[in-house]
Amino acid sequence: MNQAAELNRANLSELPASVARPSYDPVRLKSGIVHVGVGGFHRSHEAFYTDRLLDEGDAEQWGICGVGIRAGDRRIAEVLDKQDGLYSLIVRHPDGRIDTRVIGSIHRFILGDQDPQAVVAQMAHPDTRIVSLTITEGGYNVDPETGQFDFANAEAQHDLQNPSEPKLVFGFLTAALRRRRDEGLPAFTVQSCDNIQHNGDLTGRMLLQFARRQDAELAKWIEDEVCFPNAMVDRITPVTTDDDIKYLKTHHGYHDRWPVTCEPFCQWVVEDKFCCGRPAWDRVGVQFVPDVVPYETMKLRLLNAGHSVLGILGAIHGHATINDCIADPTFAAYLRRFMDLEATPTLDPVPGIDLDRYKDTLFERFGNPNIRDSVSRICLQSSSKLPVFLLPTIEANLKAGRSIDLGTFVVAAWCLYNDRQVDRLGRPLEIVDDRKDELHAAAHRTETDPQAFIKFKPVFGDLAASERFAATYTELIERIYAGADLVAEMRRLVR
Ligand code: CS2
Repeated sequence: MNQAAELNRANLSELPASVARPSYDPVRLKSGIVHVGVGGFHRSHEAFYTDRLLDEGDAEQWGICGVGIRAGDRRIAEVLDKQDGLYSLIVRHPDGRIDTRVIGSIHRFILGDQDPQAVVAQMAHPDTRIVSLTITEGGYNVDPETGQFDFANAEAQHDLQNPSEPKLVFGFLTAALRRRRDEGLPAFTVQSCDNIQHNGDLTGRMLLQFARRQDAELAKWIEDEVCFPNAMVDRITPVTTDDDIKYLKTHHGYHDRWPVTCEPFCQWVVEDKFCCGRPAWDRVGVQFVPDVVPYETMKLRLLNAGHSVLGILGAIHGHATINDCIADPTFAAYLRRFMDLEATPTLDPVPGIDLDRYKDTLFERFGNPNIRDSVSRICLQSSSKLPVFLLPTIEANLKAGRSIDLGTFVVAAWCLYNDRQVDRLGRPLEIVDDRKDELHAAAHRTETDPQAFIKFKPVFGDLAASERFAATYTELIERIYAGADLVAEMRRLVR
C-alpha cells in the first residue's frame, strides 16, 4: 500500500487544495450538542450543517460531542479517535462532479457502553444545550402492539433498576436531566433526527413514560422544561464502500478510514422549539417552521415509500442499486404511477412545495448514477419501514375509496421476497430484518393460506380485516404464486 497521509488534525494543512476543510479550529469548540448515534446519516446531515455554520464563524459553542451507547459503536469511536474527529464527506453529483470536504464539527466522542458515567456527565454539563439522536426506529423502544414504551425489554428493566448505569438512550437522558435539575441547570432540548413520523412527539412520549416509572416528580419537571421539536430530515447517504476510501487515496492522496458519501441534495425542516438555545442553522439552509407534519408526510410517502417500492421489486428482479431501477423504464413508470395515483392524493398541501416538481426531483435524485445506493440498504428492516412508509397510504386510500393496487402489489412482492429469499435468478437475497424469521414463517404459509402473510399483526395490524385490501392482495398473491412474471405484472398494473 502506498504511504498516503493519515487524516488527522496535524495533517490537515497538508491536504491538497482540492479538498475543502474547516476554517475554524476544532480544538476551540465547546460541546453545545451531544449527539447519540454517529452513523453515516448524522455525518452527512446534522454534522454537515453544523460544520457549515462553524465555518461561517461566531458559533464555537456549537461543537458536537458524538456518543455511542452500543457495542457496535466501537468502530466509529476508534476511527474518530485516530482521526481527531475528522472525516471526509464525498458529495457525488449526477453529472460526475465530486466535492470533497473534511468535516470538523464532531470534535469529541464518548463511548457510553464502556463509560456510561462519562456520557451522563457530558449531557449534564452546562455547555450542553441540545441532545440530538439518530438511533433508528428500534432505539425508541416502542411496543409495536400498544404504541407505548416497552417495559418488557431487558435493557429497560436494567435501566429502571440501575439508574446511574444506563444502557438505553432514555436511561441516559433521564439520568442527565435529573442531574441538571438537581444542580439548578436548565433542561436541554431533545432533538430526534430519525426518519420517523412525529419524531419529536414520539421521543417526548417515550421519555416521559420511562421517567414516570422512575420518578414522577422528575417526569413532571421534564414535561414542563424539555422541548422535543419534530423534524423532517433528508439526504440520501449510501453505505460507505472500499471504493470511497480508495477514491480519497488515489485522487487526493490521503487515507480516511471511514469517509461518508452522499448526494448533493440536503434538507432539514425543524420546528423552532428549543428550550436552551440553538445554533443559527437557518443561516446555512435549515428551514424552521411552525408545523413539520406536511413535510414529513410528503417525504415518508413519496421519497421513502418510493425507495421501498423500488427496493423490494428491484431486489426480487435482481437490480443491485436504486439508480439501476430508475434506469429500467418499467420500474420508473411503476414508481411514477404509484406516486401520482396512490401516494400524492393522500397528502395535504405542503407550504412552499410544488409536489410535481418534488417528484421530478426525486427521480433525478434516485437516478444519480454516482450514488449507487444499494437495494439491500433500502430493504434493511423493511418490517419497521413499511408500516410507516407504505401502509398508511394504503389505509388512506381504502378509506377514500381510491386505488390501492400498486401499493398492495409491493406488499405481495414482499411476501415472495420473505418466502423465497432469492432473486429472479435464484441468487440469495441479503435480508437484514429483526423480524426475518417471523416474516419468513408467515410468508411460507401462503401456499395453504393465501392471506397468511398479511395476517402478521406486528407489521400489518388489522389491515387484513379490510375486505377490499384482502381481496386485492389475494388476487395479486395468487397470480405471483402461480408463476406470473413480476415485470409483466408491473406493466399490467401500470397500463
Ligand atoms: C431510505 C432512507 O432507508 C431507507 O429506506 O429510504 O434511508 C432515505 O435514503 C433517507 O431517508 C433519505 O433522507
